[in-house]
Amino acid sequence: MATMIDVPEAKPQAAQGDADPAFRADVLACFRDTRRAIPARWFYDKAGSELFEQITDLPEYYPTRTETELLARYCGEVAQQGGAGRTVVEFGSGSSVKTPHLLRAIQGKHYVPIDISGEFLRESAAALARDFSGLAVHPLEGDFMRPLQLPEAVAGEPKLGFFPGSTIGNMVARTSLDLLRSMRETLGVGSLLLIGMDRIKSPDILIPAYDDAQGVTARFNLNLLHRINREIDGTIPVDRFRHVARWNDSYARIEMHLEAQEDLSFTVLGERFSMRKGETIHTENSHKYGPRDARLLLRAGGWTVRHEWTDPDDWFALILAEAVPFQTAP
Ligand code: SAH
Ligand code: AVI
Repeated sequence: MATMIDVPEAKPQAAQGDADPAFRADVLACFRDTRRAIPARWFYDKAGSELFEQITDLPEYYPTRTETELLARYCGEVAQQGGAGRTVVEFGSGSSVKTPHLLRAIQGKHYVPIDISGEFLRESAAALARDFSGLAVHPLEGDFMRPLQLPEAVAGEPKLGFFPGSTIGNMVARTSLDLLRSMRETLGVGSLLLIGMDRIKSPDILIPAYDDAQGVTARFNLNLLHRINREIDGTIPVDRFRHVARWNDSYARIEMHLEAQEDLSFTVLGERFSMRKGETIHTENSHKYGPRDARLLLRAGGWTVRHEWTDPDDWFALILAEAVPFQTAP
């Protein structure tokens, strides 16, 4: 069978003042509030996706390396545990570099990568389709937090959701539950989900992973301000901010912030905002999970854990769960 790829029409590059209305709304809400925070999904324009790829190669950033080793080793077992032949639906697929391990083991006919970073998604999907002849690739640009209509071609197919990278960690508990429930709806009862979740570990390992010596994570964080200036007519003095990564122990998460290094004033879409020296914009949470936390979260979201695999240091977990029919609780 020939390689197939559905190529949805590319959206033109956002010009100033022509950005996603949801991005505009989130940025304005952030600066109008005293507790300044912007959802982490806005990191991922083309430049942000490329910077994330550089992060995955950093010596300090253990999650990608560790999860990829787990996938290389255990995808055969995922196939044996019911995954074989299923359609893989990947949430936040990015460069899809980890996916070949899974696709080779599962041997399904269809692959649906979903990502908000449209241009990056289409390039990655096209590259993957070239490498897997016989696989129909259906890239779906969109926000996985909203209900998604999967392509007609996979409607009747048994499905395996794939949510690697510990991207679930970028959500607070309430949002991650909403997402797990909506994945259950999108994929259907009887579906499987293979999810990567980062474990709680020493801040001595976590902090450098989010504040690396080469400053790539700092550039990834600061790119959000460049994106605001580029896309929604901002005048933010980016060089007056500094990247900060902190471990918040009571929430078991790394937090990334952008801290004003002096009193500042700037405009976004013509509206003036100011920040005092030391004030921050909270740009990302990266929650880490103990084994029981992970199982509880998945169960609450409608997914029963079937199997889990971890590395020898127990730094990262790959978990296979199933959407079983709901039962009446005793
Ligand atoms: N799965 C890859 C990439 C992880 S980076 C890996 O494991 O390395 C997180 C990815 O999720 C990015 O590609 C980003 O564009 C995407 N993403 C983040 N929030 C999203 C959202 N709300 N909807 C769709 N994609 C999202
Ligand atoms: C995509 N996500 C799981 C990454 C993480 O580790 O939370 C994003 C990231 N932020 C800084 N470095 C990597």
